[in-house]
Amino acid sequence: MDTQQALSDLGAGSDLLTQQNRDELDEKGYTVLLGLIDDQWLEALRTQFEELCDKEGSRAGLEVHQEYGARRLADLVNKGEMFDTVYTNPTVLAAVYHVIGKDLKLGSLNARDALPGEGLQRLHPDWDGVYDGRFHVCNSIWLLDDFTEENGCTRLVPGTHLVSATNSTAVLTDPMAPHPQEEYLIAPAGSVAVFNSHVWHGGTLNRTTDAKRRALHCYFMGREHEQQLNQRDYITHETWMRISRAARYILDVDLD
Ligand SMILES: O=C(O)CCC(=O)C(=O)O
Repeated sequence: MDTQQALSDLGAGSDLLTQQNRDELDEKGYTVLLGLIDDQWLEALRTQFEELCDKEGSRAGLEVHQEYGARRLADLVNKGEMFDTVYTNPTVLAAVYHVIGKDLKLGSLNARDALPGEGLQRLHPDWDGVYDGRFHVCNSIWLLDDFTEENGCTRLVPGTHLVSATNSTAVLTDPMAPHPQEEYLIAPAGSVAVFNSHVWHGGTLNRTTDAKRRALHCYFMGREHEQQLNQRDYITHETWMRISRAARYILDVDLD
């Protein structure tokens, strides 16, 4: 199995992307796929999100990262069948391949909900290295609730994946402050934003008193890099038996 074979087995052809998707990924660094999650699947993802938060309590998110002011979950690959079709979604994989353009794998599959009155993050890329003409990481945000200007949606600074010397936000005097070029990711629940995560991005403040803004982060990387969560350490027998060979390849838990 290799990346071409896995993408082909999963039906992730470049024809799934529109010219607009490709242009936006190239120029702005992100594109929004509307209506990717159907209503039944969305409900299953929301229900599982809540059940896992209740079940895991103060340990939720611990496998990767916990954050003050946000509910976080991690290792979703092993926490429900409804997540199998997240990291193997053909359209998302086609977009991720468009960005990374070489052998790829999952870095991690997590979730985040900025609580009312919280959630502001500094602008940051997911890749610290100097821009070397290639893109090594690509993230996708799966909206389980509508993202609005008020409820802590993600902000992105378009074009920052192309900053030539370094894509470090160290040039910013205050990475928490609004950026003059930032764009808010405002889209209905069920949408997925795929973004070249060399782009500067971050969560914004949930200014509501009660609105949820639950989202999954399905994060991919060049195959040579270390995963954010080592899937071989975490893969359960149940997951391994349930998923396809191509899915095992995407997780980098295949045996051949
Ligand atoms: O959930 C979001 O809006 C962005 C989250 C993010 O970039 C992070 O947690 O590093």
